[in-house]
Amino acid sequence: MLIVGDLHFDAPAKYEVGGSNLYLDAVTESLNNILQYTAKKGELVLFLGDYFEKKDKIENRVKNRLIDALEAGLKEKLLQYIFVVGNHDINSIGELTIKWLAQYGKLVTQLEIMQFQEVNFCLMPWGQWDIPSDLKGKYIIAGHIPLRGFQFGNGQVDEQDDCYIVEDLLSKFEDAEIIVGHYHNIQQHGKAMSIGSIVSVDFGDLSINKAVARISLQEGKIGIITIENKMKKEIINITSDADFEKLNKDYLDKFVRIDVAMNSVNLERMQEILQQSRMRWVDINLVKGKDKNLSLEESDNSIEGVDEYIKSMIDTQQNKELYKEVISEAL
Ligand SMILES: [Mn+2]
Repeated sequence: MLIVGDLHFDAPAKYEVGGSNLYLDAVTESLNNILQYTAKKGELVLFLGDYFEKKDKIENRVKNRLIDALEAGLKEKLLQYIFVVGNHDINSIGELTIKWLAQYGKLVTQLEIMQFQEVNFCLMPWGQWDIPSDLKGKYIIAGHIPLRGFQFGNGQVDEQDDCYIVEDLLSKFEDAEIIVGHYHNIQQHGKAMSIGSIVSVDFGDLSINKAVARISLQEGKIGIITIENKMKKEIINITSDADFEKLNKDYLDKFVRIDVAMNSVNLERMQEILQQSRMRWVDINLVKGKDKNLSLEESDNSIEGVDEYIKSMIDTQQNKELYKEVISEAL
């Protein structure tokens, strides 16, 4: 059995370039590779939830990417699918948005105890936390479960009230291992593991390592398979002209997004960089630093108006027709 974490299919406007969407292409390629090359013929594939990033009004072109990938797996590899519901699969008025996935496999909307080839599973969709108290034997608990102490992609540790404490969850089973979706970085705390999303959902993912898991149904052991992250993130600090020259050379003709740390921005230097840039497409993202709640007013006064300033700089770019928007958000 192959276990696949959060997909978060989406086509964010900031990745729309030249008629295609860089993010949608990356997540599609990643899922296709998993189902075509990592999955074995006839294998059962367990998805841990969060199929789409948007909870409401998912574009058809986004839905179709997932459908095409699933259909190819059904047709060419005879795969079988189990879809556990994640928090993104329930819309703002509490409706399940992925009912239609039931035509491609088994949809798990309630907590279910199942057995596959002698391995016991407790499958837990989002919000379905009511575990039977009398479970004996070895179980694999898999699903979309908030776990205290696990980190979100932005580094924030999950400590919300609805979080399960791993020890409490394990105490309801005689012997269990936990594998969950929901968190975008692969991480392990004791006997609980998060498998992570299949690509970096945004450049805010702390880890560039991506993975899926395989459970050996004979032994009930969980093995991790590293997969290529199709949304690549590289952090390059520009502190000298040599750094910039290298960036310009290595990234010539590539799509590049620059994250500007708003507390250290030097407008004159940025102007120089933008004017000399030979990269094909530049997306300037203002990063407010680690403190997400830092307002523009609270940050350094010298960067007041930096948003307008960058917009005016981009107007001088040779490829400004490809430039979409200035995004002002904390990662
Ligand atoms: Mn989630």
